[in-house]
Amino acid sequence: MSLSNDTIESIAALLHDAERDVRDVVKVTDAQPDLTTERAYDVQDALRARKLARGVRLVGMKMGLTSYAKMAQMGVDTPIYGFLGSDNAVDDGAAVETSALIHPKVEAEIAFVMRDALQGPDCSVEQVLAATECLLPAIEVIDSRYENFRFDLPSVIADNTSAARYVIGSKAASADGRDLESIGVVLEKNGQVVEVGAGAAVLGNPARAVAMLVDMLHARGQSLAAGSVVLSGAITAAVAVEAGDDVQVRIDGLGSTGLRFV
Ligand code: 0L1
Ligand code: MG
Repeated sequence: MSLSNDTIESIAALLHDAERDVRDVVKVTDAQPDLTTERAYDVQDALRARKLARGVRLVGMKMGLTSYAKMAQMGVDTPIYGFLGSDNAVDDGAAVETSALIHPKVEAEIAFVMRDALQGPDCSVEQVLAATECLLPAIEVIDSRYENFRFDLPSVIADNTSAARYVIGSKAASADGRDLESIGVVLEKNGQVVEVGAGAAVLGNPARAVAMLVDMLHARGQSLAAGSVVLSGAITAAVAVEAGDDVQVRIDGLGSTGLRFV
């Protein structure tokens, strides 16, 4: 049975307040087993509307579960998307208040900054690259609002795909002629290399994740706005962090970016 709009709003309120109050909750499908993937995106839209209503600006979008390894681990065959608000953005090298997060983890990603808007269906890698203003190294901080990161697909979509914070580098690099499949990525914590990877970990090419985002938005009557920052998905496994940690990401030809957890 399809959930009512009141129920969708009440799930959005629960997740909004859990994030605000830095409090974990059980996955929403425990109470609402009929929540479908489609209605979970309705919850995410309602969550976004709540944030915009309190003055948060929409900055961009993110893709999640983009590696075949993570999809297999979750038992799903499709990535998911979420939104990035101005409250998620952190300046390059700045401090993240750890007490404002529940159980943060970091992921190394490539950020696309879109010069042009993109509209599905059938968005191609070539269209994504042609519409890209620049590429930047990025760190996504994910922080599921669910106890012990325990969720299923509808629950994590409703929870805005665990989006919490992100930082992007400050030196823009062109996408022209860049080999995004074999581009090398290093994630360091406290000066030690903790994860390495290559762009191909993200659906074979991170630009493919952006194309998929455009098509997924199209399926819901939406499009990717010009000026959007897009986090294309984790190239490395997510690494748990705590106060006192310093995290850096270095990406071949794109430079580096970092965060400090205080
Ligand atoms: O950005 C991501 O790939 C995370 C998606 C949500 C799954 C998780 O929290 O691990
Ligand atoms: Mg991510």
